Amino acid sequence: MPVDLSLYLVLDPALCGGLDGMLRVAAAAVRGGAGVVQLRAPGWKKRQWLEAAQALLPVCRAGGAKLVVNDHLDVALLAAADGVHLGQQDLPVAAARRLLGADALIGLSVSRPDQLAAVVPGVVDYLGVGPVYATATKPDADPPCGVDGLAAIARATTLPVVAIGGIHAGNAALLRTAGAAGVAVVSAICASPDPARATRALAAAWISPPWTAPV
Ligand code: TZP
Ligand code: MG
Repeated sequence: MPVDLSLYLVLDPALCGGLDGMLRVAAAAVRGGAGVVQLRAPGWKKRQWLEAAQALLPVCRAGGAKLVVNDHLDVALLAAADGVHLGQQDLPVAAARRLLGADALIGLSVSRPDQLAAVVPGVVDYLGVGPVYATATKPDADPPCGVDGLAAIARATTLPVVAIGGIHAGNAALLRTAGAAGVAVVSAICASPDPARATRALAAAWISPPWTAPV
């Protein structure tokens, strides 16, 4: 069955308040309509990653969402997660496909069109493109590509593009019209006092017409 990429939660341990908070936020988000949850915890030790992935898997399963592990193929394999999301400096996507198998969900981060040349067709399931807007959540992120940059990448690939970086309910629909197949968010859900409501707002915004200035 095709994966619903339209609303993709990326967890942040600091913004959620540790593993317990991540489990609470993930449960609320999958109830609210997130189709994919990514475990992302820069700075954590591998043991913590594995324990978190194992704890998150039933939470995602219960809500019919996919669990993807950022960067770490070994954690994804050991936890029997649904897939992995890799950056340009991580292990090659072909290696991930070999280890995780044909059914795994494999994403690759792209921030510039020239990076598309190295994307192996049939190996990657979706591209994570961003940051679209400036974000404080990832201090080492590439410069923002903007809506035009996102649109250029979406036009240049047949793969579904998931936009990330500075996305909230107020700009999600614009990114859909720019060619995104979905939006990935961290702070818009993890830092919300009501993550379920924030997720529902994003899901509703995603299917709404984009705001245009009155003429
Ligand atoms: N990759 C590119 S931007 C980003 C990641 C993980 C962080 C996005 O966080 P936010 O809070 O949704 O702007
Ligand atoms: Mg990475």
